Amino acid sequence: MIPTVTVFERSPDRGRGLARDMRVRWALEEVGQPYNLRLASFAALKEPAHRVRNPFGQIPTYEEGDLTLFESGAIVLHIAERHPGVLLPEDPNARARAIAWLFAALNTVELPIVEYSMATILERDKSWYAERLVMLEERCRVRLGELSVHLGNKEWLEGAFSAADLMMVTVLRRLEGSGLIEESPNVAAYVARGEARPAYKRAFAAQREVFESH
Ligand code: GTB
Repeated sequence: MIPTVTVFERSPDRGRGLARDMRVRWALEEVGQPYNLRLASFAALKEPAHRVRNPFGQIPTYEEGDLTLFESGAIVLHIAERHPGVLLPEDPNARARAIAWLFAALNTVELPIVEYSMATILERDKSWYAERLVMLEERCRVRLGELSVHLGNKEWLEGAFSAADLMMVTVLRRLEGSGLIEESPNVAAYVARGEARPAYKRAFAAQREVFESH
């Protein structure tokens, strides 16, 4: 059964692959699962028809037969679980650790990154912007430093590439252009390794194509 993913008809990231459908597309490409798209405007996301798919009126959503999911983390985990051994290790303990890192990406790392990123978009005109930015940058730096220590010389977070790396790389990419990633060369190399994967490139090209044709 071919799943359907709901994405922005015109993404505010201007085709840079920073919206959260990118992680779902990437996961589907990694497991070799073709998918259909439902393109939605901002207004359409707030319509009752879409709130049935996602009560918060957001993208991405995922439909597969009688299953409808929202939350990019839940969707990526679902895709990974449907393809044992591809995006999650088969060994139960290694699998549990990879899932812990998936949560870490979404909760411990994404949180300060989104706060920083939103401030740079929405708070630039505030009198306290410069002061707050220093604080938000520092929070990101702390997490990036800790991630850098864990990564050390490792290629991926826990053994082979997994859904945890896919999620972490998409989360870190949100800092693109800030200069913060480059402060930790092994983290920068890690992001570049993720972006070099053929499945990532296919997902990136597909989301870019939607933006360019709208
Ligand atoms: N926790 C949810 C998940 O992981 O699925 C969060 C989903 C979410 O934030 N979706 C956003 C959305 O639908 C798009 S990705 N927003 C519309 C709305 O709330 O009305 C967030 C995003 C948007 C834009 C950029 N950008 O321009 O760089 C990056 C990320």
